[in-house]
Amino acid sequence: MQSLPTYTLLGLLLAVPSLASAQEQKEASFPTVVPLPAEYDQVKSGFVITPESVIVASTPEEVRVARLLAAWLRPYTGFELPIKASAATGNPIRVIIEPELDKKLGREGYEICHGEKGWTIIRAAHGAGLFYGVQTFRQLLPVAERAQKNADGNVVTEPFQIVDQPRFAWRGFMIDVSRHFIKLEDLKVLVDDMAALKLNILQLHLTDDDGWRIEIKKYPKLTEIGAWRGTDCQLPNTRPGENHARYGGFYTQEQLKDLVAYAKERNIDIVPEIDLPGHALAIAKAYPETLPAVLSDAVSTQGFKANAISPANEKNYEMIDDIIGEVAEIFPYAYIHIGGDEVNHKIWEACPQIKELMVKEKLANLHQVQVYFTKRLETILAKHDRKMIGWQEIADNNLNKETAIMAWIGSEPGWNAAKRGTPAVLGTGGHCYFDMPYPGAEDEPPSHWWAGPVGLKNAYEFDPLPARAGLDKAAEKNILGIQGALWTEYVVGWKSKSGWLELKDENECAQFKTWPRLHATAEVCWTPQHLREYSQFRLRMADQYEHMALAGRKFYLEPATAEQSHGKIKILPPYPGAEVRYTLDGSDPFGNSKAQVWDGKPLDSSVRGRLAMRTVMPKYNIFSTLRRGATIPPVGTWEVSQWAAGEAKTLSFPVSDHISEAGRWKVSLPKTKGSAELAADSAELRQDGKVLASAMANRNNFVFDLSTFTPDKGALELVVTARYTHEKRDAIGNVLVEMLAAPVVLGITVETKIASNGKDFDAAQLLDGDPATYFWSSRMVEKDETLTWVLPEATALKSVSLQSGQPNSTKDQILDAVLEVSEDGKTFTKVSGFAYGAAKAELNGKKIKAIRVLATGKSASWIIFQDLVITK
Ligand code: TNX
Repeated sequence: MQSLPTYTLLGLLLAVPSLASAQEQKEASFPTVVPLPAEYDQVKSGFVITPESVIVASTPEEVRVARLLAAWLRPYTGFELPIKASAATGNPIRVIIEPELDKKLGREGYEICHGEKGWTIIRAAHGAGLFYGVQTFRQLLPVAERAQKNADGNVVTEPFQIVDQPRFAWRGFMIDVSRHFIKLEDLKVLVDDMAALKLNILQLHLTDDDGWRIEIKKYPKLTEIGAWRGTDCQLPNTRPGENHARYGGFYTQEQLKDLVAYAKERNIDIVPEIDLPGHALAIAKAYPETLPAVLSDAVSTQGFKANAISPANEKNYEMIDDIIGEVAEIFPYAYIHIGGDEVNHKIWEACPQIKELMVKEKLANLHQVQVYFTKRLETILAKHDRKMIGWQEIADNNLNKETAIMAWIGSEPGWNAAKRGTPAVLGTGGHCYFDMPYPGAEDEPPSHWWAGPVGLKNAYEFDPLPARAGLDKAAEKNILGIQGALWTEYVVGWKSKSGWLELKDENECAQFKTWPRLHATAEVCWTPQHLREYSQFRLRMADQYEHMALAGRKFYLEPATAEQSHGKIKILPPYPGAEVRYTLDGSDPFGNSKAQVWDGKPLDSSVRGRLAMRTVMPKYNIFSTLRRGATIPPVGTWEVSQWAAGEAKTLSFPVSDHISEAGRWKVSLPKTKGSAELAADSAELRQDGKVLASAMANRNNFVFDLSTFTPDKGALELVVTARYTHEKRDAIGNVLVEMLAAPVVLGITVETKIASNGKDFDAAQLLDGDPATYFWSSRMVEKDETLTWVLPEATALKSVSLQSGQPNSTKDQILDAVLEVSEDGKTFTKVSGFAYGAAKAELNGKKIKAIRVLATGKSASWIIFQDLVITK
């Protein structure tokens, strides 16, 4: 028997003993495979591959998978393994399909186990499962295998036997190739990377306002005109700040068929999306006759006029029939995605034919007009033998039971559909939208914001079937699966100011935003919920980072975090063995001679405000994003089981260890479990029993101004008065303190005539530096109304951005408005429009006296404004 090399994860743990607790070492008895297999057993020895090993396969399907295995092993091991129908000696690897395993393993399950006399057995009931068995086998190999052969020159895997199959049938990823074009060869690399994580659906968002990307032979102008935007084109530059003469591209039908075949070999089906009837500017430019005969002036969520085709034009249905016919020829998968999202129905409002249609078909409102349109598309798809899937907006009781919907703003539309018996896929924005920023953005690629930052943890800790969803077993079956998404409005080549990251083109930017969030989503898709634990996932990710670095992928490396407690700060690297570089003067550790490598020793808590860290993979010169400061563990918890109805209680917590310096401090009381939030009234900070500061609650948040506070003048105590009003006494929660960032400019005031929805939502909430509080109007905002931030004096600013709308949702955003700046406080110039409720502009050091939002139309809802973000 060959000697065992130390297997990868233990190797890492042992290399940095100060970082690896005994607990972590014990828990290392899992394979470093992503997604984590459903069942695994640690065994005495790993699988051994020698230069003489033979891959044994007989049926064509076995041989096909065997070839993939041989090709993958070649660069890693340097071994050229032959594929034969049998083998007598050596350490053969048998890849075998045994149809009778279907009951046990299903279509995509597999087993990996030891056979007699050094045989490795990878088996499944079907080709798909066999392919996944081989994928897992690859991951059981040590990373950078070449460097890790044992004394005999053999390669030995981690010692696990595995029986595995997926949790969900639909394990998807969507990439938007309309807003920015991704080359076909880059899509193939994406397919390879997805297959390694056992994802099996790639949705291509092929059409949108910004470009039509699929050749349609009967309607050549769709690509001749619709695939190109810019000053030399009929389709204008669509993204803010663009000045292309001609930008775009499309895939020919031959190319797409080639991609379909390539993906199929890797157990991935491609779902084409033709987004209708909205998001259709590219169609409208190519074939203007598809638009309503009379157009209103309304704009879409992204600020486009005239981008929804007419549901009252019979010719449009003929055209769609032809298009779907060609699409179905290319994409054999059962589903075709017809979009259906974000149609601004107002675009249809003024059209007499649409009004006629409403009378004729007895359609009560414009939503029903869209339902009518969707039903017509259902018939067209059925004619081409395809099932329909569309965004949550198409949901309606009148659709066929087979039509599936895809939830995106939250999970609820998916859960509700599932309860009605409609199949649903969850692509919940706050967990699955990789066009959102990673947390703590600083000198990072531009991104959307509306669903808030989506960190690796948010992506991982997505529980698609929580108890609160209220799904019974039958309804759960209707949740087909989960899908990550990358919308590409902001997916462009980008270079950081400091040089820590360079993304050469759209594809590199797409990779950076996708990885490793899609690793997390893949595990949500595959691994049973009870086996999923973020801390363990992070340990397994160490190998994945190394794989990605070796393969030359761009990806986001998690920064370290730091935690302050008992007067000390501990740095927590994202995975064992990760190198963390830091400075204590707030300067960026990237390319900084003052940066130190953390040696595992605690730092003094006085450095908290100046601590700046980056994780580094020195071998590859890869850096994480920058993380500043240290978090503070909860100062305490609350629970209400003993509270009488409506009773007010006073809770007190020692906080000397937590509040350690002068500044603005925030206290919050988030619930972690149960029916309702605590209703906080007021709070005080006492030093040696004397009141130092007091605050009234704003929806359970308190802000204390401790600008003149001296920490060591006596013990600090936080005293909170709160009530609990819900009947169910089941809630528990944390008491958190955190330091708020100092305002960039002091003394800003806000002026507006827009009535706020009470004190908790007044203009002062725009100035408190607290992202949890905001301004909320108590009525629609009228055309020409303004909300103005006035600076005490004209100040040179680098940039300004403003997000409107409810946090993590697209509700209550302002769309028909502009952001303006003024140098003298009187004359204003436009610097940005709003997309998804957000406005952003570079000011390049211009001296600014005032910044305002000017409504250019009446809003459709009450409006929320979050804090204005300015940089100097
Ligand atoms: C919403 S998700 C959209 C897309 C945007 C995306 C940005 C969906 C069905 N529609 O058009 O690109 O948000 O996050």
